[in-house]
Amino acid sequence: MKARDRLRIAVQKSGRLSEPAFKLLERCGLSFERGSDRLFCFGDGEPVDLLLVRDDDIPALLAQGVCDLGIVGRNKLAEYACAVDAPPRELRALGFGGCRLSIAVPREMQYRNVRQLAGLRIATSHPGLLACWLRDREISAEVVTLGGSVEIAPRLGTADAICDLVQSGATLAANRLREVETVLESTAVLASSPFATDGARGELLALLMARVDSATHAHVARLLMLRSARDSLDSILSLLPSASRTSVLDVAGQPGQVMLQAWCAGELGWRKLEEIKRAGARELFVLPVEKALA
Ligand code: PRT
Ligand code: ZN
Repeated sequence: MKARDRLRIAVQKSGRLSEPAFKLLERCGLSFERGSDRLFCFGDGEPVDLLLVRDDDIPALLAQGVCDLGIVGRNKLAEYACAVDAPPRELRALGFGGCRLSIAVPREMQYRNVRQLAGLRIATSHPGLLACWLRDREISAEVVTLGGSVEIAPRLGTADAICDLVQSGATLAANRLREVETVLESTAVLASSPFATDGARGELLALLMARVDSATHAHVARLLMLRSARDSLDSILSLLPSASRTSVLDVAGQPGQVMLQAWCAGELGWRKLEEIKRAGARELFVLPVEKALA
């Protein structure tokens, strides 16, 4: 197999998204040998390799087609998209690395509405997103681009407000800042190169996407199995979480009886089970779903 028949995924080398990204890839059945330079990891089983890089470099690696897939914060992806014509595509939100890009002002400022940002200097490491957000609201403010330590800019006198990532809010509080506007809700995402991935890599990509969907959703899903009289089936089905996928099976030698198997993404607590039992179900089992292919 030629080297570029293999799929290449860009992952943050070290940082907030590294460990959850590796765990996700492991749940997708991928394992890697770490290369001696520790930047390139050769895939052991499947023809899928990893490139370990700074998160800031991932969008460009995708846009240039150097990597097919990347695990990166939506904030980095969206920031990059502000500057290019053919940005990478967000394929899936992955459910970790959640944070928001927010505007924060000094605590003592009497903030009432977005108009008050006009004329201020706002420090950020996401200048494209901030400029776009301000433009949409027709607010003229000065965007001050900083590489890091954005939160201390107001104290240093280099900015009047900031636009930075917030998770718990502890950093803002420690710097006597107050969150006033949300520019972007972010999460780690699986992104792809804007180029079509076809041939062997395309097939591999489709298989991997199904595994990613299973790995990101299977742990919240449950398989419910039960037996009931055929007559009770409608009332039992009406009690299942919406969007459950159900199959009804005949019970050999018992024409009035059926087995129901339901793949449920919602809550299946004791009360719900008791309700389903009162509707006529017997022999109820709730099983965790480890892997699923729809
Ligand atoms: O070395 P490399 O360039 O790869 O890493 P990095 O230092 O640029 O990135 P890293 O690992 O800090 O963050 C990677 C991604 O994690 C970000 O792009 C976001 O998508 C996501 N993420 C989630 C966060 C946070 N939560 C977060 N809290 N990124 C940064 N922060 C910082 C924020 O900048 C602020 O300084 O944490 C502070 C705020 O946190 P709270 O909890 O005090 O509000
Ligand atoms: Zn970075």
